[in-house]
Amino acid sequence: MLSRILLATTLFLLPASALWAAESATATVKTVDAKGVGADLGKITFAESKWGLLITPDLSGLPPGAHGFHIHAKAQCGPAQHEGKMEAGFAAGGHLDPLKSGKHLGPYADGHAGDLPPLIVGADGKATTPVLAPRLTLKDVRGHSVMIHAGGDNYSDQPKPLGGGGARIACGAIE
Ligand SMILES: [Cu+2]
Ligand SMILES: [Zn+2]
Repeated sequence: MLSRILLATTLFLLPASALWAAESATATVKTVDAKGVGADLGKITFAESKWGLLITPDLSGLPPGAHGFHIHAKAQCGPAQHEGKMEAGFAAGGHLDPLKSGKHLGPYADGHAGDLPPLIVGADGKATTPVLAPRLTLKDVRGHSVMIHAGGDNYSDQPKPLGGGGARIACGAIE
């Protein structure tokens, strides 16, 4: 009885942050452009569920609509050379693709592991709707980055590569 009380007390006294840290990852998302990393737009939280990795944004200041949303290979968000000029977010590398599929097929097929469902931004510029990535775990995404593109995502490399979302507009390293 006494040990049970002690156990309950110990669990109660554990800081919530310690429990949270073990079970989730976060990314602080900032705007990106060809000059560098800009304003803080909020956070994205990653947590495992029995259906896959649940990705919960708490962002504001984004253009309304659906945006291409991916895990990129490197935990860096700065500009880098792409096709001969400095471009926003290119330090993040390409879509996370540990199995080297070489294909952008969206979250429910066998292409890039980093292909996520689109991020939905409301008319108020806020994104709070979670998305589910059934093929990913926390271990898969830690140490990489999450990227938001200007346009949507058609889960194909046609007619444009990588879902057609175009420019990288916001990014966060996943810790
Ligand atoms: Cu991307
Ligand atoms: Zn992809």
